[in-house]
Amino acid sequence: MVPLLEVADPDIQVKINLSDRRLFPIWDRVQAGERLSSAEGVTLLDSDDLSGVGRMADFAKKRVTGDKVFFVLNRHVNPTNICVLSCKFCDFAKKPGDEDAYEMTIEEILDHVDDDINEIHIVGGHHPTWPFEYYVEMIRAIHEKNPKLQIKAFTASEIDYFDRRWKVTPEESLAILKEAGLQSMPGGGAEVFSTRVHRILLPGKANADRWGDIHKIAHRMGIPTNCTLLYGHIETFEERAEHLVRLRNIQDETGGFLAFIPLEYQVGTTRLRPRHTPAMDDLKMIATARLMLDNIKYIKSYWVMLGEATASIGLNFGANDLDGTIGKERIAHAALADSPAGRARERMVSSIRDARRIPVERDALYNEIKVYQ
Ligand code: V47
Repeated sequence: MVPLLEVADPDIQVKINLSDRRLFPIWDRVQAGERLSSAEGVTLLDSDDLSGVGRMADFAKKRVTGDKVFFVLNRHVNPTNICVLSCKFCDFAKKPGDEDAYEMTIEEILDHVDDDINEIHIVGGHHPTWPFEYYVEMIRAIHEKNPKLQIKAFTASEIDYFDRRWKVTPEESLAILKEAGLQSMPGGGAEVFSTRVHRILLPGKANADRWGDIHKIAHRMGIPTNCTLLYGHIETFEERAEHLVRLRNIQDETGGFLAFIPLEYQVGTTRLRPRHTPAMDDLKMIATARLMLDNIKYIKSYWVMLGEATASIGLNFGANDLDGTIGKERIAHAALADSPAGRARERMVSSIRDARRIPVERDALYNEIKVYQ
């Protein structure tokens, strides 16, 4: 078993007021550094005591990384939206021939490879005919264009698809992709591990066991990965808490997860729910993840899905990472003289300072690049 996170400052003493009596025993356990159960996770998600849950999570976070909050200058590239799957929550996937279906050439992908970013994040649809070799060529071309750029690419679901479609096992595909330049994997494709939800929303996609096995294989091969939970649709609090326990168990075995990202379901046109998750529940989700995942160092407050305001508050609810993503900045600030990366950096630093935290620019593997005191 991999040891729990090293506690940065075990002597931090905090007194907090809790209005929900159900939180008293949980707070005792958090202070003692004891592991929370799935049932306690449900209590946290269900509690009306938003500030109490947040203070506990902030305490847990401070013990791990103090007041530091991390961000990375990165760009997301989605090489195609054509996908053989039909996940009911996904607005992105299209079928061949659809008006808005697209496929990027290697040259188009290379246009996203700039010198001013540290990480490129690549995820796409499960394309019906692109051979596995195309993905390898993609990674190799990016790596050759900018060998210093860290490449985080392909979800476990895509790695599973290479096996199903092209009979390249995860061990084989990951070895080839690693040799071509892949350094880490994103956490997508996990959705919600519940068999019930899986059957309703994502039939035919890699299930919980397969997703976990692929991440364990990657970890054993020295490829760190992230993990996610897609929440705010048809899942229950119990299913969310069970999902977190499963991730924690994998981390106990391998220690290979860098970060956990709670992904708030974006209603879009899929409308599994009429409206998106209230900010109060987003914040409790972040806090619950911080308190349950005692062996995963970084919890992201993912501004792209939460919005910048909620994401910034999330940094007081146990999150210690704001991700990055300057793709949007390129559009929003196309007319401004400053570089998109410069603007993105300023914005990340401001959001973190707004939360009264210390901004730290990092690379894809969480090496510190600069601390903004
Ligand atoms: O796996 C799809 C999700 C994921 C919707 O590892 C949706 O650093 C919300 O995994 N509403 C891809 N989410 C994104 C992802 C990610 C993002 C940022 C950082 C990292 C990381 C990973 O997006 C998919 C799926 O779970 N998704 N549709 C939707 N309507």
